[in-house]
Amino acid sequence: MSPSFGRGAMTNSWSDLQNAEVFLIAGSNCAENHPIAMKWINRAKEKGAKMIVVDPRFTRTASKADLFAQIRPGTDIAYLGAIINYIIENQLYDRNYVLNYTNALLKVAKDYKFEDGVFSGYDAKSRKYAVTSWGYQLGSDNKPLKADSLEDPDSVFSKLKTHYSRYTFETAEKITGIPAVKIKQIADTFCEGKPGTILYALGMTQHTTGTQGIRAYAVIQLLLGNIGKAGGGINALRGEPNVQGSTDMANLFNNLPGYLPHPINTDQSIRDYQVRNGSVQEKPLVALLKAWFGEHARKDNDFAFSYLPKINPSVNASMVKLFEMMDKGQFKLAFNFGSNSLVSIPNRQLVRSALTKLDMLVVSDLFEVETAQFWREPGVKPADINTEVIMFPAAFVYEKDGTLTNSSRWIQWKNAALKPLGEAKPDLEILDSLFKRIRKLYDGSTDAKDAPILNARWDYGEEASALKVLQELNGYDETNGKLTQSLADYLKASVGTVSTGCWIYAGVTGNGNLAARRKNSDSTGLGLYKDWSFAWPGNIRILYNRASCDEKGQPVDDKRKLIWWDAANNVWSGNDGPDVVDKTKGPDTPEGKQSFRMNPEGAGRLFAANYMSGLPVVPSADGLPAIGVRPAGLCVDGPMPEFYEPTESPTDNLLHPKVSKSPVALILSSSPEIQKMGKANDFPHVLTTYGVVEHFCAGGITRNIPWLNELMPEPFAELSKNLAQKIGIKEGDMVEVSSARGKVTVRALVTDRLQTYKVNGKETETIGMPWSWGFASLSPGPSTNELTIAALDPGAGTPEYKVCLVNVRRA
Ligand SMILES: Nc1nc2c(c(=O)[nH]1)N[C@H]1C(S)=C(S)[C@@H](COP(=O)(O)OP(=O)(O)OC[C@H]3O[C@@H](n4cnc5c(=O)[nH]c(N)nc54)[C@H](O)[C@@H]3O)O[C@H]1N2
Ligand SMILES: Nc1nc2c(c(=O)[nH]1)N[C@H]1C(S)=C(S)[C@@H](COP(=O)(O)OP(=O)(O)OC[C@H]3O[C@@H](n4cnc5c(=O)[nH]c(N)nc54)[C@H](O)[C@@H]3O)O[C@H]1N2
Ligand SMILES: [Mo]
Repeated sequence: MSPSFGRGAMTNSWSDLQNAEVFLIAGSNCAENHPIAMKWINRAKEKGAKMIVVDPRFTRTASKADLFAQIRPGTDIAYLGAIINYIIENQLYDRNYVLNYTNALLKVAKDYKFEDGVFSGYDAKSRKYAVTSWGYQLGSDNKPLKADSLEDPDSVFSKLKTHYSRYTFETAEKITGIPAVKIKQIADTFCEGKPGTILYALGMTQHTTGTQGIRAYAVIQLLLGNIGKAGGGINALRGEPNVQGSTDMANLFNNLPGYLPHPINTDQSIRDYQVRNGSVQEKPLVALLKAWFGEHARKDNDFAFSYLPKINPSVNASMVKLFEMMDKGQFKLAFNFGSNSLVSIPNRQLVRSALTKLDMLVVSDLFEVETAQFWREPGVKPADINTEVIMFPAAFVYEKDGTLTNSSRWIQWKNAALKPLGEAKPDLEILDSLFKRIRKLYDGSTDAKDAPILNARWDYGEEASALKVLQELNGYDETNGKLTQSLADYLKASVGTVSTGCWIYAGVTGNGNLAARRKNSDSTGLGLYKDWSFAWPGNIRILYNRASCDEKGQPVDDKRKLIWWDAANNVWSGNDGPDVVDKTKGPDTPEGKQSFRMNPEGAGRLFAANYMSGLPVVPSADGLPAIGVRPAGLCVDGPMPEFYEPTESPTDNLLHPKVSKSPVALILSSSPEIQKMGKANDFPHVLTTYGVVEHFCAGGITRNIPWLNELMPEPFAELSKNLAQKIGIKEGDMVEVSSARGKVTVRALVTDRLQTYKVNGKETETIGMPWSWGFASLSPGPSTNELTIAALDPGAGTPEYKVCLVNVRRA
């Protein structure tokens, strides 16, 4: 599977984009990378919607914008912070929404602090935060205390106000290079159009502050009351064709399927697991164990909890870190399925070195991509490489049954249309036969550590059936072996009586294969398409849609009615599936008020507080640690977004020069000879890397398609006219672009799309390079990741591909 850099999904959907009045597209070039998005954006524009684009380059998406701002890569939080400040100072927020649907009134713990660029709880030695002080003041019932007014100095709202008061338009201009008047224009345009939506992708996530950038979006959208509404939300335009499905299935090192937290090495039992993760996680965890181990997961053996691997929480094992571990010789064998790591991972020196340390590398791909032939890279001597490489030719998407889950969380089934070529096989078949053969090798073993393999429920048929896999994800009533009919049935079932391989998929094949539905009529006119495939969870198309209603449960927007409280029948009903705790609990009940039921506060979080709901007031008599109900999702780098400079940056942080970069960013440093750091004196320009419409990611497929190679034959470096003139370069000349880690020679593209800008008064340049090339294929070319830096977002593990320092000269 492809690496999945971070998680997320659309709160809304592709087809919902037509309902927006204003778009902030910042960190996405959807015209090239998500062309279908543009269809729905254009529909909204035809109805008069405004479009704002913020990007370091004037892209094809920007060419359709009403308002375009060129930004220095990695500085978004500075202008977003200024917008938050402006919204608060000028009372442009949706007061009702903020009071009823966010945690604005809750009182923040007295020991919470933010000083000189650092939040309370920082430990400089481990470069980590203890999050204990980021909590609430709790009452005697263990619930957060609520302030009487937003002005209470302890309220979340006041903390937010104080925190962002430092972010003026003028300061943001000095940091980002966007003129202050333009930032104000962005703020006014976005605040005036309701509903407004925000679209993002890699331009926001591929930074050491990626998670916090998206948190800044959440703060703005909650203040403006734009979440839970048709035409609103925060929409992650995700990448790889099934990347949404892959993260749903736990292609993230610290999750189990359905975004369950992974058990850690101190969890001896499901009880321990619940102490950390709340009682809400008991059912999905047990249901998962039932799906994986069937009758071997019983109450009397703690549902086979001991079979699950446990992770060490102090080790970050995200994609890039795996290569660092590989380089240190921690693995003998690596499976590289559906990913061309030697081209796609930052700082290729690291990957190149790591692969040589393996005894065996197994690659499954359609083509013999660079990773599969790393031992043949020009300059590498095959005789020096001891790694044995095995290649599994894989069948392509059209050659197999199965589902793809899109960014709208729609699980879409398709049938195979063609037979696989040659010896190629679907990945499911490869993994199924691999597992069956491995299990045979353990036949008869009585060793406890082999029990999970011997006792796994593995029943996808003689020839593994993708439908059976989907049915396992949907889940069964384990008392009678029937498929669970709906999410509601799963939620109603008692612990241990129901299985599901991924609880958020419950209902997908309950009543027939709903993922295969293709009804494209939509009586609502809102683009909900309820009978097209199946959206998780429970076929809800727009998440948090309770927030589209007022306190009485009636839609606030007459033109975009999603759900409502039907008082005559005592039930939540509507055009969309109601995202409520219980459909029969009305707006007057505590459950019926909750607009964000997956948060322990039941409300949207302006301040990402450390909080577990439902902690008992009296300690348990048996002296065991107490179990609460639901813990809050936390950001490891702070409860509110703060601007930090990228790891390699041309300047110091204007807000706090002593803490310039994120104090908790994960910068790979165990191999200083492989990962060198550059300074602005030697490498004065900012490099940003991006995709092009003609190629796909690491190019394994597209560089083998002649007509695409004809359209986009080689990599290049985009330079402003000003910079080109300074270094004496004309369009089409060859240039050497170098960073502290490596250099490549490519053609120069001298363009108006990049302009020189000022950072704190100093002229600064961005250089742009696509990254889809490598030494193999029909159209080889230098890999841009020769230059990039392996510095990661501490929460998501996403690399800072979008910023590093480089120099450029005539080749
Ligand atoms: N044709 C095609 N389609 C694709 C892909 C492909 O390679 N080719 N890749 C797929 C994948 S896996 C993904 S993840 C998505 C990626 O989709 P996108 O995120 O749209 O892809 P990028 O081109 O990497 O980056 C988006 C934009 O972010 C801008 N940017 C860079 N730094 C910053 C910054 O600091 N702030 C802001 N505001 N903007 C910044 C870049 O200039 C670029 O225009 O596309 C998917 N779709
Ligand atoms: N500098 C820089 N680097 C980046 C990025 C960037 O913006 N800048 N973007 C990053 C992002 S967002 C991503 S997602 C990664 C992507 O990085 P990779 O996942 O390494 O790149 P892909 O080219 O998508 O690799 C997918 C491979 O899967 C193969 N494949 C396709 N279908 C199948 C199948 O059904 N089965 C199997 N077994 N193989 C199949 C394809 O031939 C291809 O070689 O790159 C990252 N790298
Ligand atoms: Mo991606």
